[in-house]
Amino acid sequence: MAEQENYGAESIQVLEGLEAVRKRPAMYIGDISVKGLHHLVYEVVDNSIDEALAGFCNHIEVTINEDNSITVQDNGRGIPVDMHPKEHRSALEVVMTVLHAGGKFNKDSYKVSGGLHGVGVSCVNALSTKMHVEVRRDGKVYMQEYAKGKPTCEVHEVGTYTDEEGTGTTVQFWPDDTIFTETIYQWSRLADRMRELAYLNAGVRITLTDLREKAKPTYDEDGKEVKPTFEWKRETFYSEKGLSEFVRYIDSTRNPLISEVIHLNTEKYGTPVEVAMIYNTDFQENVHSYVNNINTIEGGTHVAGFRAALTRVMNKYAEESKLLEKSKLRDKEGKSLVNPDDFREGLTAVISVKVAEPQFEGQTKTKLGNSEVSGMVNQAVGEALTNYLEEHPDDARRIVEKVVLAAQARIAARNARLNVQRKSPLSGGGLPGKLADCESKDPAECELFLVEGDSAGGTAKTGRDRFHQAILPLRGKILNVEKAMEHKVFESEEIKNIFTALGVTIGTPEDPKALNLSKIRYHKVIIMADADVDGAHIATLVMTFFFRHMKALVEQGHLYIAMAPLYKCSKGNYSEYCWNDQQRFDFIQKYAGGDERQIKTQRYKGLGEMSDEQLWETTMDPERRMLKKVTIENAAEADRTIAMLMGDEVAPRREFIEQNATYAKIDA
Ligand code: 0RA
Repeated sequence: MAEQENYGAESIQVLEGLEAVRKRPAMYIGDISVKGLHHLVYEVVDNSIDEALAGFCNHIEVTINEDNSITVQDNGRGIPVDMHPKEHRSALEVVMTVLHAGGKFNKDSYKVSGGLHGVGVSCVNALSTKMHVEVRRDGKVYMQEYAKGKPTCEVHEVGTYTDEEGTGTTVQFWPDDTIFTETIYQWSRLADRMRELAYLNAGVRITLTDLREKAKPTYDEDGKEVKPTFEWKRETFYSEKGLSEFVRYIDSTRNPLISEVIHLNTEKYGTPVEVAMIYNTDFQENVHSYVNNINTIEGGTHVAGFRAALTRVMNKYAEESKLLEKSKLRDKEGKSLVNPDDFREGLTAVISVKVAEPQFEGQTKTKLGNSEVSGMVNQAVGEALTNYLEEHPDDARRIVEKVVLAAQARIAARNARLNVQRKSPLSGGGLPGKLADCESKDPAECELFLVEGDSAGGTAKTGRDRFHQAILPLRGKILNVEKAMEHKVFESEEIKNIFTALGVTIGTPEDPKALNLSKIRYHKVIIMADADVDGAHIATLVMTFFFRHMKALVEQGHLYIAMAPLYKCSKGNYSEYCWNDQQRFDFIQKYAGGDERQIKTQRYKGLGEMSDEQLWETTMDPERRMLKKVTIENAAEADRTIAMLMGDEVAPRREFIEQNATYAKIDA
């Protein structure tokens, strides 16, 4: 009797748990838009990754089905189906319906992977109209189904499986469209994450298939059609060597400075530590860090340990090289003028640790707090780096030479940066002459338009809402910061103007290089460029600047792109603006019976062709305009894409633009 009462109480708790998830989904999965929708997949895949990390699974199949449901299948041991000792129900049912129950049956095993929110598959279940799970285990196939997280049947046998099929778990779910504002899965988002997971977990094969799309044929060197090997769009992600291949992938359009990737994969006091690093001939530092497969964008103790080891080992090499004397990089007391930042220019690295009980801190809970991890990474990296430099003296010399150049450039840059600071509005230096500021002083309601060209800038100044909207015209193409040394960046007139207009400064009491956004003057920074190839180039240059030098501004959601219309379609006196060919096509269908000749289409070649009124009503008026928010979904992928778009190699850039760009197709 007592037991029955217990069972009842537990069941009620379970239902309350699922209700809570449905009431406040954002609290559990971040948000209910595109991001949260994709998060559901990661949450389910994470369980299979855990099974792989435990050594029982090496293949995960992710399928986007025609009805936008998702299937995740693995070849692990299969989720246990026997009675759960405490819950008096099948362990499978507990995993699928109890919050935070996933993988915690016995305390010997610990769950290392886990989505950012680590909420488990039961959350996904609660947010799905339907979920279907099949377990292949002990020769039998077991099944259970759920609706909005509640079982609609008992766990029961539905058959047997062949040796070839083998053991494993298959989960299919249908995201609830009364919860999510967006229910269409995006191939590229899922592909980017699956690729990342494959690199982070060497040896695990992850296949992504999109049953909504047929595979496209490719062409061989003679232009002959090569039939795809699979009827549907499908890609397999697999990495044999893990992070060393990840680093190569990120840097694939950059030029390496050293011959090999420095790669270590070890365990320190039971904590797996893997690091790969390489130097390239560019000037950016690109360190991507992960804890339990989660991208720790705010860094933390693992990154601190990495940096400490890099500085310690490289300093020793620089000291021994005699290059500091030659390059006048010592002060009067003989102390080296090289500082830790100089060792990080042109460095691409990925750090991945798997921590049993991670403590996440920071604004976005993506900063590792466990203090013990710092020493583990420091030690592991110190050993590996020392060994590499001893075995590769030529590479060691090349790195030190680059460090010397970086130190010299930094000293020049410091002066340039001080100039920017001095002119900042805070120090009374005044705002840039070209800025047409807005009247409001409340940053939350202020917008800054960065406008391509003085002519469009003029139109925008007349057309704007001058209380809320400020205009800063940019002269043509701003500096490609991807290819410039830092002091060049801070010497650039346009870039100085952006800093001063925004009220953003560099340097806080704790960190002389940290970005200080506390006095930001506008919460929306809107890039407004022509809707053509040149405009896209300019927008990309500006985004590159923000990504590399004001990343926090992007991460905090302040950066936007204004979408200017491509066409104005009219029939008689009636007209509508169109932002793409579909809208134009729809207009022709609706108002001209599909006959293109009955219409007039005005094609906008640039912002400058619009009157101030037109620019206001199409592109600037908050009530009618279309803005795109710039976000960073996957930092490693963004890093690679920017390097490719801004780099020296033409072919990958052309391919990317051909696949992704949409411009006006007609010359009306
Ligand atoms: C055996 C034991 C445990 C979990 C699994 C297999 C398992 C779980 C999942 C989730 C997705 N695929 C899976 N494949 C296997 C429990 C481990 C423990 O006791 O913590």
